[in-house]
Amino acid sequence: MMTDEKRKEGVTRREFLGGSTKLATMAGLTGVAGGLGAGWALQPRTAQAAEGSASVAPGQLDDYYGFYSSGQTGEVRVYGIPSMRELVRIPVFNRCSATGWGSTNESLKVLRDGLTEDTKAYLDAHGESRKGVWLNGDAHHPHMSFTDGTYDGRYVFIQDKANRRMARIRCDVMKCDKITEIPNATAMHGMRPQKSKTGYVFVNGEHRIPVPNDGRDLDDPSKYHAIFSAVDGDTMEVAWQVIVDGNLDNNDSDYQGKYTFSTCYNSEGGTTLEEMTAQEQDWVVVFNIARIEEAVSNGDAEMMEGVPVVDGRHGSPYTVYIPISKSPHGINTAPDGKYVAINGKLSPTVSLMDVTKLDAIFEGNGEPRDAIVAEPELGLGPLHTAFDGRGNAYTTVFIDSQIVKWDMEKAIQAFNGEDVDPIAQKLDVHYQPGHNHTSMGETKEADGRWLVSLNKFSKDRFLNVGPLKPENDQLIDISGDEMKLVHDGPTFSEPHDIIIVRPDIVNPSRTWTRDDPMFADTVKMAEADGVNLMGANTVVRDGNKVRVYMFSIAPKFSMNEFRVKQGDEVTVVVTNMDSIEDLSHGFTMENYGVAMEVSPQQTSSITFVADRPGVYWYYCQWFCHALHMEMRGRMLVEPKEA
Ligand code: RUQ
Ligand code: CUA
Repeated sequence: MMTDEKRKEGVTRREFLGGSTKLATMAGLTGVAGGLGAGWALQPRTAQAAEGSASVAPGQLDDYYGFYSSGQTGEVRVYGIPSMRELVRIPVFNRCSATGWGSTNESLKVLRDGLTEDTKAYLDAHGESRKGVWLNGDAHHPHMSFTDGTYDGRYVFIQDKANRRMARIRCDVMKCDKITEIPNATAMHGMRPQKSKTGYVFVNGEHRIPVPNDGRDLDDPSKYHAIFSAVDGDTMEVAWQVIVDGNLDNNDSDYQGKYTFSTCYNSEGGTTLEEMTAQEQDWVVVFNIARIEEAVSNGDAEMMEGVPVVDGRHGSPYTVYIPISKSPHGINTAPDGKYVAINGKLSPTVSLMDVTKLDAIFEGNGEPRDAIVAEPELGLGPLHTAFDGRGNAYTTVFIDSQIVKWDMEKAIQAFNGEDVDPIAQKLDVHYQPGHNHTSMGETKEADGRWLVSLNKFSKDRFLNVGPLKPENDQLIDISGDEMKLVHDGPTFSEPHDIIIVRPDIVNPSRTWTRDDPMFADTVKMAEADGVNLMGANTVVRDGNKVRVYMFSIAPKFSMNEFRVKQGDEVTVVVTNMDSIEDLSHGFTMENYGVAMEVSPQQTSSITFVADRPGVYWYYCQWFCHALHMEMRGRMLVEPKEA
């Protein structure tokens, strides 16, 4: 939790606006920061209020961060749990009008650097407006980095199914700092970090394609492959890949650092829906990390696109295929470090795998199915399972629109022939749940307080907003013996998955620091121009390239105007010298499609061609001050001589 001291450093926007206008106008540019620093504190929720109550009163803070993916929107969203209030959005694979993600030089570097040369060439050849980057993504699975079996607050990782990428978000500033394109594979879907120590982040290439996908074997699906990738979470480089049988769907890892596992469907190797669902059995593929690492270091892997790739299809020493009926989907490791729930999707069952049985199976003692120790029948369409740390599992059943709470030990007893019913309760949710997630539930610190069910349909639960409806993310109190539905939360397309993390783990910075790597290149560029960004008020001309350096202190830019020639390539660099928390500025150049966020102590830059003559106002688009509307200046573009 935040300390009171830390809270006191903050200043509310209200106090700032109320108290500072006069100061700012009287004292000029430097008066603002000095004139503030009021005592202000938000009250944490009392333990009593928190117990089983979803209401978070005005001025109270939430008990958890929820990191939501956003599906085809391509971003990550941060919510407060249990209030379900949206706190911030972190653009990742999408373009963001507010922050300039996808337009600023700093974000373009993140979006572009980790792409393959092939993709860069494709993007460069297809459309100026894209600036050489993808504009869309499909982000399903946000997961935080781990240390010793619990979240460590360093990074949140997220995959992109649409353009085969993996991204990393720095939790200190809540910005994406790395994106890596995964070569050889396609359709990055399931993604999980190693729980012992991240370490690797494992990501499933779902769709099968020819490898390499260069026009060969176009219509010979027997030669298509799905590929599993291990990405190094620290360098964001692909460490190794494994060719598998079937389509990789979801994955999870053990707590011991030995195994990671993926559900697979389409054991048939088909290309149509009918072909892909013909057989009664598919499988989970278990990857033996040490054996794969050994093969890679022995040079037993084939290098493809610069990545060592091993063949992990049936019969290889690297994998074990455990038959699971039919088209299993979600796979979730329990906080006990022993059991893994494999959700049946087209089968009404969840298969419980015991990870302690895997060593023997890899050594050839016993059959793959020996690892399955329970298989309760829960309802139609089990998709994902969450845990409370008290031995209970909570499974979403899509077709029945329910959450099923069941007892893992009882399920094992029933599997062994005892006459016990593992099902404790079935709760209706509204409607068609996909993922669900419990507070800290994917760590060894699962605390069994809250469950969020991410429902794909909302139908009649909200005011009709036309043909495209929101999803409905429902909050369920699981602290007692019975699950209780306590809140409906509409969300826009389409959070697939969330993690719920205690705030003492996350603890982000309040402002940027000047040595942040995010804008280090821009600082270097300024230094080469002999410009100190703190206090910059300079235009540097270099042929037809013009670099405009200014700073902002509420409510002013340091530069009231600058002049360029039609056709110049203009780079505007703005440094926000305000150091007060929450005092973000922006820079928008009207009628040029240029906009960016500049938060306290941040430097942002953006480049465009000034090919329209005339007067163009730039203004601050982030409400910063009573004189925010006046925070602007002019770009004068001299027409080319005829
Ligand atoms: S998958 S609804 Cu994209 Cu996470 Cu299961
Ligand atoms: Cu600065 Cu609005």
